[in-house]
Amino acid sequence: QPDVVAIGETMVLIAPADAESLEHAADFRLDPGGAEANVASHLAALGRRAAWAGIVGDDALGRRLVRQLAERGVDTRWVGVDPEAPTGVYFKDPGHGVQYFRAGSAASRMSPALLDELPLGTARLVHLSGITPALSASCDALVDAAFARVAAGPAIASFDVNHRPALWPSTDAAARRLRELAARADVVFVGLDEAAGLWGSATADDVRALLPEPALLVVKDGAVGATEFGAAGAVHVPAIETELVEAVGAGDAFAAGYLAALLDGIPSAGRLRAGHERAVVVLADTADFPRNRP
Ligand code: KDG
Repeated sequence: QPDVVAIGETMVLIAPADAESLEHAADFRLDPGGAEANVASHLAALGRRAAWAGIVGDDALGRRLVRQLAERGVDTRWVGVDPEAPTGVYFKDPGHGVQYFRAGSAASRMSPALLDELPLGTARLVHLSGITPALSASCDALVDAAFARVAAGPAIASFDVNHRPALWPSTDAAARRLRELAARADVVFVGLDEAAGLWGSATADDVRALLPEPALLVVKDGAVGATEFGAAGAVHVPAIETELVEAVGAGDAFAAGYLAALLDGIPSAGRLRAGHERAVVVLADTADFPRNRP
């Protein structure tokens, strides 16, 4: 049985093979892309038993991404197939952000029913993100139900705020809902710039003041470092200096490194360092999860 279950949408990510613009690149790669499956992939690469649960379309792209996740060692037994809607797609344009083709995707039709078969009672950790509630009303209900199920069992709930402005009707709506959901998690990850945009927080301490509920709150400040607020107080560990090719996905790598260490009982500074170490692997690559670099 998996120790970690990550739930959310995975799309096919189309990214220039080198750090060239979408407009001019000649060579592209197609890989799974989705915050929660990225976390599961990194956890599997770190030797943990991790499952990803979501829904894909009954199409080649869906089959492709499930196969690729399985090749990474992710347990895909609980992935559903919806024949009525397509697998979502997104493009990375290095230096210019991302472009989604995911409205009405199979994953946007996820609902609390997805949880019925999931081994949430035996998992040690369930990972969710703030992307899912923005996908549709049924996806929002899924996140609510997942938090309720986890709260009733032994697993801990981990939540990456992952504010994706393109998916929300307004910043106000995102700010309200993402704070509400984060307050229900045991472990929360949020970027300082993200918290500034959502809640006007200027410092990591401000974020903690706004979000006192989670037992562990990790505020990430990009190349500066990350601060954990928890039983040990505030613990800051500087980031590792590294080459930056393309940053999307690095937060997922950080979360996985941190969570793997947390499950091993490693104290605050060690788990923050494990997060930074894993993030470095992604910062130097255009993919969300680098090939050829387990
Ligand atoms: O964290 C990386 C994700 O943002 C990326 O994989 C795409 O899941 C994704 C999203 O919804 O933005």
